[in-house]
Amino acid sequence: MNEIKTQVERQYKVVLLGPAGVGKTSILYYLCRHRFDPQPCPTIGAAFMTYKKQIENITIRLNIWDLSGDNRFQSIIPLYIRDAEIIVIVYDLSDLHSKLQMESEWLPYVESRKHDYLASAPKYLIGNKTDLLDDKRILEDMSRFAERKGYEFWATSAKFGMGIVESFNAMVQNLVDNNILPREREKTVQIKPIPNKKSLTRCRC
Ligand SMILES: Nc1nc2c(ncn2[C@@H]2O[C@H](COP(=O)(O)OP(=O)(O)OP(=O)(O)O)[C@@H](O)[C@H]2O)c(=O)[nH]1
Ligand SMILES: [Mg+2]
Repeated sequence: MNEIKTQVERQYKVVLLGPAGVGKTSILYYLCRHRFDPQPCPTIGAAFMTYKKQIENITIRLNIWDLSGDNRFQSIIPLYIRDAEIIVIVYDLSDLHSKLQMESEWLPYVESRKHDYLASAPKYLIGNKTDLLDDKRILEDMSRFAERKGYEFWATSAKFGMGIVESFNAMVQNLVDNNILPREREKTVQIKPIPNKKSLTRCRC
């Protein structure tokens, strides 16, 4: 007898963080549009895209917030990461300065947000621009470093579309395999339609 499986959709909030210019927007653009823009505009505040993947009867929808790495927008970051269910820190593998910023600013920042839900959120560290990296041996070191910090490491190139779909699919697979359910969001207020004139005029007492 054929088993009927009900379709389930689960939505998760993902945030992409990291220094300016490391390729956060490019990664997201490649993931959702399968294209690389060599001259994207720097993100103003935050941008948003959705990535959807079906695994058996479960549709996972990742609502991904791409936050600017520019210091001018630092004050809005807590608002976005407060209830994030997946954290992704991106840095540029070919730029030592961005690696130092990732290690000394972004990782400690996420760690410091103890009162948020973040402690239990799956965390990923993406080293982008592998195409500009000559010595690929550092990838193993980075993987070990990330593991020690409680992150899963992925190396990507938004320019050549390497590791991007794979890393986000791995995030989705992890949610399904470990049965990580979306967090209950704050209840939304239900706005009821205004009753029509007739019912307004009729006295019910
Ligand atoms: N070679 C190479 N260049 C890349 C790659 N990803 C992004 N870039 C380039 O890096 C620059 C910055 O990319 P963005 O995606 O705007 O970086 P961002 O992290 O979103 O920057 P902010 O929005 O300012 O925080 C652009 O010129 C991109 O074309 C990559 O994988 N390889
Ligand atoms: Mg950007």
